[in-house]
Amino acid sequence: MKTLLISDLHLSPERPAVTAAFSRFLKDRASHCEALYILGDLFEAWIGDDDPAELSQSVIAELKALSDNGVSVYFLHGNRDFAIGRRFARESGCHLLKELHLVDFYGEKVLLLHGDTLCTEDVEYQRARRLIRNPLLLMLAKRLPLKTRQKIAIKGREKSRASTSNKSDYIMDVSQTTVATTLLEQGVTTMIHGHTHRPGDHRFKLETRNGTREARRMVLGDWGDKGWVIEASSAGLQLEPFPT
Ligand SMILES: [Mn+2]
Repeated sequence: MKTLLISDLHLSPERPAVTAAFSRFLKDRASHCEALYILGDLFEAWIGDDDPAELSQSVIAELKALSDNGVSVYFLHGNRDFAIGRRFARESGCHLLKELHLVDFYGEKVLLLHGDTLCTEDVEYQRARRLIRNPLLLMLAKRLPLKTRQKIAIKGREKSRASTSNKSDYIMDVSQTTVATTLLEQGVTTMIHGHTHRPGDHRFKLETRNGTREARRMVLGDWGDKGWVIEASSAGLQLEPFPT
């Protein structure tokens, strides 16, 4: 048996080739697996589960077909699609996960997360994240008319582009201290995340109370000309790119 993990597809109407690659991935690959984990930023933006946009609706239908076929589909929020809610889950057949999710992959304990909470050097982003994820604010935002939410989403994307283009690589990547603290708090030595668009398989030493242990941080890549997937099986965890 196999489980697949993906993240950061950033699906949007402007990049139909990525959407097509995702459809093929679901049919040709995910359908033969036990489970699929989507670790956030599946969509470039999500303005609400009531959005009738063609892209959202077709992805919901494809995920539903997959889960109806017996594949368990799990979704963990990214910073782009954190507004995905219960209606999406119901219609797509996805199980929504909390922002830190511990899972047992064929005997190996792994922590799953989107990855933005590890980028603690980016103080400005962490502040904005706390504000935007405020439950009260989110509830109020969900009540705004669809048109208003569409406008806010466009503005937000422009702002994010302008802000990230000014930040150094160091600030935009994970903080190794936060990585270590998170692993220790969760009592595991392996984590998988996305978000940074820096795919990689990092091995390092983790100082625990009972001595030094081997740790591993696997990073999924964003989808474009290439897609990225991690395959979990009894043979272990494997990160691989594939042409889209
Ligand atoms: Mn992200």
